[in-house]
Formats: sequence, C-alpha cells, structure tokens
Amino acid sequence: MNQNELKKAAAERAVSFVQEGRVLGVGTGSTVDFFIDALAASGKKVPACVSSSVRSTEHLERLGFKVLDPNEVDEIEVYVDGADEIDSGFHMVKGGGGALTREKILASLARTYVCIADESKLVPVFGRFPLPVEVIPMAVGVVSRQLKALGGEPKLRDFTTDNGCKILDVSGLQITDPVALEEKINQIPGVVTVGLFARRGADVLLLATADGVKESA
Ligand code: ABF
Repeated sequence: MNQNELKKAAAERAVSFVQEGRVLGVGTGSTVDFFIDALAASGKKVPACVSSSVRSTEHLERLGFKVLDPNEVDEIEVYVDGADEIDSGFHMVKGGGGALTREKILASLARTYVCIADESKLVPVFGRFPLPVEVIPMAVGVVSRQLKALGGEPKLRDFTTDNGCKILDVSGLQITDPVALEEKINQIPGVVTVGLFARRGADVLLLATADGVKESA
C-alpha cells in the first residue's frame, strides 16, 4: 500500500466514530479529505459540521454538508483530524497544512479527538518535521529572535493563514518535553498558536499500517 492508500484506510475507519445526529468536527489535510469523501459515501446523517479551514468547509459544502461557525456550537462530540507527527503519548505536531489555530480551537471544543494517520507519522520523539508557529505579521521578527534563543531555526513560510497571519517553520528544536515547550512558545508575544498539541492531544489514534488500521486509545 502506498501512503495515500494508507491515509484512505485510516480515514475510512474514522467514519465508524461519527455519531449520527451530532455536530461533527472536521480538520484539514489530505487524510481528512479522504475522510470527508468516505463520510459522504457512508450516508451517515450528520446534521452539521464545524471545520478547521476554508478548504475543508468548501469540500464539505460541495458534498452537501452544512457547516456551522464554531461560535454557534458549545461542544463537539467527535473531532476527526490528522497530524504531521504523533508520539506514543498522543501528543502531536500539527500545522503543516497551515490550519493549526482553528484546529486547536476545535480540539479544545471536542470530547473525543480521533487522529487519523499513516504509520510514517508515528515518531518516538518530535523534531523531524519543522514545528509550525502561527504569528501576527508585525511580530515575525521579534518572535523569530525568541525562537532562535530557544535553539530553533525559524523559516518564514510563503503563506498567509485563514486568519491573515504568517507561519514560521522551526527546525532544530529539542522537543523532549512537548507540554513545557508548548507553554513556553505560547507565552511569546505575537504568537497566535504553536503547532504542538501536547496539553490537549488526541484521544484515539487510527494508524494505518501495512498490516491494517491499528486503533489505540
Ligand atoms: C492537518 O493536516 C494538520 O494538522 C497537518 O498539518 C496535516 C496533515 O496532513 P496530511 O493529512 O495531508 O498528511 O491534520
């Protein structure tokens, strides 16, 4: 199986977690795109979704799903999203697709975060994937200097987020304590969101491997 087939397998399994009659949280990325297609094909009755990006909202609406503003929702039962890296404690690095802030908001609203990923995303320690940090445009310089002081090498992505902000992709960080680093980077003035999802990680991991989809919680 190639990587796309693995992503599709994890995405299809996630449909069984969707509760009919409840608002569903939907993330962003190519794995989530497979999930949206599989959900539509399943015929499950979802009254409405909340989505973490314009990209996913447009995909959902094209397939006939209603998408609500998160301000209209107090709680989401299930939130399905991917990750760029996930560790055995279900902490994640996210934001490769640039939707990290909205993803973190939806994760905070969700009772159950179901992470869908192919096996290449499971890592013993974070660091291979540069850590995305969403930043207010006027603070790119000052935040970059602070990230360098933490030992990172920030690179400005040629991209503007759905929130009108910029992203610094930070390589070279030693992420041995993801919770502490998430808190430290969140404290830097000008940072909107750091792509470490450690304080609120995933609850369920659907990891697609050559031997099938492995489910852990
Ligand atoms: C979202 O999509 C992001 O947090 C992450 O950056 C990305 C994963 O992308 P893909 O599913 O395309 O590998 O989950």
